[in-house]
Amino acid sequence: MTKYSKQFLANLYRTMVRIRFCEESLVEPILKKEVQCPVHLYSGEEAIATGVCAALAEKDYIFGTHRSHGHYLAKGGSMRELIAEIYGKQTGCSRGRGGSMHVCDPDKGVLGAAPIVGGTISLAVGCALASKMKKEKNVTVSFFGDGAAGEGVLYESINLAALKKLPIIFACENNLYSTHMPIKECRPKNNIFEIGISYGIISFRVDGNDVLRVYEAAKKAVEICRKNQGPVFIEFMTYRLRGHVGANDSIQGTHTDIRPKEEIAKWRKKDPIRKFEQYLIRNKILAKGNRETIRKETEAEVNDAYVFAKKSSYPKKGELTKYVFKK
Ligand SMILES: Cc1ncc(C[n+]2csc(CCOP(=O)(O)OP(=O)(O)O)c2C)c(N)n1
Ligand SMILES: [Mg+2]
Repeated sequence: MTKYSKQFLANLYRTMVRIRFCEESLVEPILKKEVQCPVHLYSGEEAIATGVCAALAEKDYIFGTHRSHGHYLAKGGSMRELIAEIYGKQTGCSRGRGGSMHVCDPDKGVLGAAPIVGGTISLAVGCALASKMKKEKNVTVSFFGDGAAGEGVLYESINLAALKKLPIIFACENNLYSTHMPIKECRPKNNIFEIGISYGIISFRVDGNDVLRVYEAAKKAVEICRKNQGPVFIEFMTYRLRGHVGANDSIQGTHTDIRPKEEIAKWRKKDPIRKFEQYLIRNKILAKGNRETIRKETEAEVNDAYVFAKKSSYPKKGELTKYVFKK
């Protein structure tokens, strides 16, 4: 038995499958160099974006990183516009100017993503400060990686957020690596969530590959922020199933992925989608037929997104500076 409705659980499953299928669909285009911008795939980390965004309302805001397709889709961004953006097309979510690392959809609360490691954390704090000054009840989530925990801006941002009790969730996706640098080679202790504790804010660590645990943690954090008792710091433990960038460095020895094979194999067994499927089967929630339907529908959505992206045009040369901020 479970306390969640079948619909809610099916939606979590659908979101994770949408992210995974969308990410994996990019492998071939990347290898064929059809996609020209750097692409950082989120495969293996889907439970975090899915669980966190399920705890948010549409009016809430998120800020992402260089690895943000999952955040964008989970918060309601359009797959068509995502693929079009990655193809550099005018119909993309950033009008083809940004590529994979600059996804946004302000109408859905996806206020921006950027490849500067740690670069969006202070922007998210500014957003939360604005919400508080305007007395809105919106919560802002700042997604960042374990590597960003090595950037000074995180500490300045948490300090201001803690001082002003801002409604912001610092969501650290700890996939144990910063590019190819293992966390144990750049941090004396593997305890990122304790950064928050030192600023006196509620901080905890959860299994980022268990979508229901992620959801519960995020829900609790959102409640705290809505009651004006934020900020909250959550460290989600996870692992990426593909290489740092592109598609091709996921197999040890062939490219630059130097992660131990045994470590990759261990984490494959903890694949968040497989884990959740086992939960759904064990609790007799989603029959095989329903799961198949979700997968088929998602396949169709992915195919449709490519048709849309490929038939769209590139931005016009003469419009290069259109949308550039001018005073
Ligand atoms: C300020 C800055 N320094 C270095 C880089 C190069 N760089 C790109 S991604 C990355 C690793 C980021 O690691 P993490 O924050 O853990 O995110 P992950 O890639 O693991 O999701 C680095 C060092 C950068 N983009 N920006
Ligand atoms: Mg990392």
